[in-house]
Amino acid sequence: MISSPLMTVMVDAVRKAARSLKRDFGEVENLQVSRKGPGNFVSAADRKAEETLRDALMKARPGYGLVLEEEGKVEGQDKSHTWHVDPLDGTTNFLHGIPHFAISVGLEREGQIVAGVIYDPVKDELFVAERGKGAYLNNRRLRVSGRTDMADALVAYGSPYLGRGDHGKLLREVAAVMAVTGGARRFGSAALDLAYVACGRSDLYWERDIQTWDIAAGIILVREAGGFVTSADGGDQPLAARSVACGNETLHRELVGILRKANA
Ligand code: 2AM
Ligand code: CA
Repeated sequence: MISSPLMTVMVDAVRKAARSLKRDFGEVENLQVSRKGPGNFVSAADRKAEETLRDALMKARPGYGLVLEEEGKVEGQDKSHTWHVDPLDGTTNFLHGIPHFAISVGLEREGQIVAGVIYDPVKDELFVAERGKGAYLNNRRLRVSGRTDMADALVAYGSPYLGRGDHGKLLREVAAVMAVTGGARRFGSAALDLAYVACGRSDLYWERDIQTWDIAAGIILVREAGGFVTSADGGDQPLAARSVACGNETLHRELVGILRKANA
């Protein structure tokens, strides 16, 4: 584990928000059959978790700015630090009672992500990373997978919501990837997709039309686990590009090449 005052702040905030989120997830199942479905209930759960995170982070680091999925931007006096907060990543899974979602908190300092925490409350898996200090799942040090043969690789991807992004482009990319890899998965939580690459469960992951709160924490996790993270086009600014591709050095390079060819 990483013991630093910053990590304590982040982990405490995330665990606190997770308590209500997990409780609310238990209720979702009971609401599936109602005519309106659990939509409003889930929005309320999402907002409640975000408020808990915002209050805890603002209390511990009063000057830092925040970028929150629900509330948007909160300017701070300290212009060099910004939290990127997703209180419920994998909303569609949560809404359908599928136990695969997470809270994600990343800290940006002077344009670089320096710390990240992703917590899956259902599986009680806490992923943490801090620049120069490594990446961990609970107490285990993480390393990206060592596979180098694309034919063995498990590749995760994400797709934009209905009416957003370029679905045709994604389908071309998925077809190209499926033609040469061991398996493709669409898990539904960008934060956990990154965390799973960091711990070697998935070999690769890419997604377009994504926001900073989806990927900020995961970027530092993968990098501290020895992986490579770029935009889906291979650029070195995934946060600014709003897209991501990651994996070990060899497979990552190959993936970016496959995506480029699929779009040529
Ligand atoms: P969410 O569950 O917080 O909405 C699914 O592909 C993943 O991408 C999820 O992590 C989802 O986050 C995110 N996602 C998909 N489309 C998105 C969009 N248009 N804006 C932000 N996040 C998006
Ligand atoms: Ca999200």
